[in-house]
Amino acid sequence: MRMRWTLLGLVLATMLVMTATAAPSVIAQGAKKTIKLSMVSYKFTPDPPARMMGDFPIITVNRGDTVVFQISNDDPDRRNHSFAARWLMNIQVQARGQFRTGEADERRFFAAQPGEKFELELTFNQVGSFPFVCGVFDHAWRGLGGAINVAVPRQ
Ligand SMILES: [Cu+2]
Repeated sequence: MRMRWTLLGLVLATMLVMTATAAPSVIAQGAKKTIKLSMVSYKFTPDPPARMMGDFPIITVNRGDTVVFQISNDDPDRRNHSFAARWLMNIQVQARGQFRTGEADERRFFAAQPGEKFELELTFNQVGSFPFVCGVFDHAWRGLGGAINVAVPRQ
């Protein structure tokens, strides 16, 4: 009888230890964030404002965050613009609104004409820096670029 209780105690203790060690691998649920991104000739302007690196906004989010980018072409000079990146080919994207999408120059793009707007919903599960550009002609070179930095959430 005592042997059985000892065994049961061992089994319970093992289960507790296993639960404790399994806990850190559970991915914390990230926050949902909305970031507006206005496109003109020739810059991306995020709202809320982001840290700038020269002309380029560096948008910081936490790993696990789901971000809804509300992207609008507000160009008074009536040029087409796009949100384009290589990494957009390897991440699940929910897109809504007025846009054209496709692949060019090894990047996936979402393009809008002046006055159009669309939403891209993405979940960032990998830490890193994810650059984006406008894929139209020489717009990136003229300043339409930026990056999303995905950081480890603070404890
Ligand atoms: Cu452009």
